[in-house]
Amino acid sequence: MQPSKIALIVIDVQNDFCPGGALAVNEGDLIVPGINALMDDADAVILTQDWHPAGHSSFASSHEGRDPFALIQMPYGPQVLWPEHCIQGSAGGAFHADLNTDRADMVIRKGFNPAIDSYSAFFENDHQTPTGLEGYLRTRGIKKLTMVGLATDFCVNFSAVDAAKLGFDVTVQMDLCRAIDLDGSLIAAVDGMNAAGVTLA
Ligand code: VGL
Ligand code: ZN
Repeated sequence: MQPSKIALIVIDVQNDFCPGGALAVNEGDLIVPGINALMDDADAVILTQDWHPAGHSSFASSHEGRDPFALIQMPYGPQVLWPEHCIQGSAGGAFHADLNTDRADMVIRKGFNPAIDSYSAFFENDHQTPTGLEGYLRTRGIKKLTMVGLATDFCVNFSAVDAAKLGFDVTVQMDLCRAIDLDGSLIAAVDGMNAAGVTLA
């Protein structure tokens, strides 16, 4: 039997989530060298890229009188409102300059639907609309996933929980992730990932 193939999924290591960016995650840049090193051990490397059109519905600026980090109800459920970030084609939406993007087999973009945010690499925030990543991984025969990146409590968390629900064997390498930590969101994310059967390493 062949050992099962492992994919490294690198979530949203983009300038806007690094210090100086529009939605900066503390120490977001510090994880880049460790992520590059992990690529050597992976059978497949997949990068995700948060990729919003201007005026995206997840931006506070798209909702009159709302401030960033407020929570609102959208037709698909609760949604945190964010500062404008990762706009398609912007410098903030580009990958961190030191990330080894050459090693990526595939880049999957998400959050391009103006009306729905997409934290997860697998489904938009309606938890129904697929991004196509599941099919990509399955057709390549990949069953094990290692996830790293930004932010632990949002896009890494949603991606890891969805992957576990889909039946993948998921490990989140916590030292190569950094969190936004909004109102206890990091603890809630850790609890949620544990409950979904994700291994936190
Ligand atoms: C993310 C908030 C908004 C993330 C993306 O990558 O965790 N967080 N968009
Ligand atoms: Zn976003």
